[in-house]
Amino acid sequence: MPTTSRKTPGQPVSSDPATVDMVQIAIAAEVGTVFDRYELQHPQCKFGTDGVCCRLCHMGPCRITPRAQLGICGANADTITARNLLREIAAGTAAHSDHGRMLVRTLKLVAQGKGGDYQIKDPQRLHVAARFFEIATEGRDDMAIAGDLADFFMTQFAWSEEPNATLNLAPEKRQALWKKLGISPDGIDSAVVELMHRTNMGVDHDYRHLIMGGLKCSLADGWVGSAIATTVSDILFGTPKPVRSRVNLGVLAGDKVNIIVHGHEPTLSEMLAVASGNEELLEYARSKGAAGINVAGICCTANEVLMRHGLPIVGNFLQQELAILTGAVEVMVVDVQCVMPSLAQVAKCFHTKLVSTSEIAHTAEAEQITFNVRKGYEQACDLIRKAIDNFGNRDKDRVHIPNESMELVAGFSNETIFQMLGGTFRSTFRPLNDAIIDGRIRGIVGIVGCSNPKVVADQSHVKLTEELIKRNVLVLQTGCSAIACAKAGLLTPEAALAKAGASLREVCEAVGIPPVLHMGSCVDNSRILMAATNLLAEGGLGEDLSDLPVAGAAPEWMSEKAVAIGHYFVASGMYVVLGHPLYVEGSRNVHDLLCGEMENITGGRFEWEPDPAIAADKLLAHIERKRDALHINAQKERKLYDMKSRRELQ
Ligand code: NFS
Ligand code: SF4
Repeated sequence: MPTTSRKTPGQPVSSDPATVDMVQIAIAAEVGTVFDRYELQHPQCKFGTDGVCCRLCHMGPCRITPRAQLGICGANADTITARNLLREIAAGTAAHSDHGRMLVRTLKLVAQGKGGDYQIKDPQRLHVAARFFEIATEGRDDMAIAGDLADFFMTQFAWSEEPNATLNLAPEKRQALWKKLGISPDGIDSAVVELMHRTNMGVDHDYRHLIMGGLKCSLADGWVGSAIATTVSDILFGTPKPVRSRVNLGVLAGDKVNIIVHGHEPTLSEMLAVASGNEELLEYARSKGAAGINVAGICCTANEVLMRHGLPIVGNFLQQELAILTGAVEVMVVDVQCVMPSLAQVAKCFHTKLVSTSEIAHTAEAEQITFNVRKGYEQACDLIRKAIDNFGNRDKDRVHIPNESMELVAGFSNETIFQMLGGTFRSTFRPLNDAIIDGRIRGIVGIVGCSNPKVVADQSHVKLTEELIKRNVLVLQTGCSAIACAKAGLLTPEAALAKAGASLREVCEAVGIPPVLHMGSCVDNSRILMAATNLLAEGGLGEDLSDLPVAGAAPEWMSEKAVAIGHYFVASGMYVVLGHPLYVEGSRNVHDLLCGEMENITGGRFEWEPDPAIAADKLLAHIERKRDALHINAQKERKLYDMKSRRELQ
């Protein structure tokens, strides 16, 4: 079993000591994990990684080789790689958007008075959203507004003659460009279906046309499905505000009942968070010898309950099996996405009960309950009772909880940033724009995405973030990337400030924001799109998103969802650096379109760069190019000279 990274021999599998520690425990216990399954998959198939394997029809499968340059139907490497890529975008868009749809259904039920214990926690966010989408609010009660907003959001899924209305969240110039390019989506579901159709055998064969279709679908993710998911989560569960908590396997409590929520949908976990404070349940836990109830999260569910309840985070994607291996988890509750099918096998080696809760996502050998909005609170209480009852089965001799846990601050929604920057008097992005214009902040990079056993886990997230803040770039984070940086201490304002460049530090201290801002889960990448839109709207930084000194990075990504995210960032005019390539390297043409020519089409493009230090150089070079084009670098030089000359005068 591996203890060191394959890519970088001699280096541990992760830069996080808790992960390294638990991998040793797994080896000793002879429990297989993602890290050794990764080894067993080697060598990984080059046809797959190059994207030139096609099994879209049953004349195949076909592979493009020097001898056979065409599939049986005649499809070449360009067509095959582009089609495969589009199917990933469709799947990623479907995942984020279906999550959004679940939330809209909950909002509708709440509006109808059938939402059980769910409520509208943030009526202000409801009103702002309703007004934006031209839903009457004057003199109406919240439930009526919520019902109309839910109905309106539901219309965004089906095909319509008009582009999706939520695209109006984007700057006008960008919307016009999408229209001109013919890539404005006109329905989430129809965009996904369209890609499945276009990539069906014998339909769309022109790689350029295919890739543009992929961008269209990705926009249905970022600006529609994910934007809806974020908005409805805020309305139902509250718009995040800065909150302190702790992260890493060390948050599991040796003396308490530990319940882990893992997956993505915040609905049931919201009730688990609430129910964990139920006095009766606490008393029941004490009666079984436990000191309390500890609900903690993994993956994006973790981010959701962290931001809204301050619940601790156990870890990110690659730590899900390791959490069970601590021997201290009574129940792990899973729903959808990024849940490893192996969890049931790991849980079997311990007393942990794995409970799968989504109607659409079952895990073989896990207990299955079907989450029901109306009974959410009771189901949460039942799960906690199940965990308490299981506490006595914990084998104390097998408990191994690593010491590592780190403090963090999360919960930076746009709404919060507006308020923090504007102070008590006026909500505004102005101080941020001014700092960018005068060069104290060079620009902004969103660092997002998964962790991946192909690289030393967490390391690239942490290094890239450190490099960028050192060079006075403000970093926005979501997903497992945020968790990686949190574990390394970069989400404590104090530590991050100490590592930030002098001028970034000065601005952050003056306006009271940390240099690394945790903005939420992966659907909350829509918050990063809105942050960019807000910067633009504040003025002085150009006319379209592609003018901004802003970029994106996903150094350790692995999910199809990340593929969709990367594409909607590029379609939104942003430069995106991925730590390893998309599965397109088997086609020079597709590579060149995505990584080169695309800049002339959307203003954004991809680049692959595994080395986080070099990635930082590239991101910074991009930011400086954008600053030059905005003529704000010239101003800054003058200003510095002025200060210097003033000092000389003194
Ligand atoms: Ni995002 Fe969140 Fe993590 Fe990757 Fe999975 S949890 S939705 S896909 S692995 S960042
Ligand atoms: Fe082969 Fe063409 Fe069928 Fe793909 S669609 S499997 S390339 S014959």
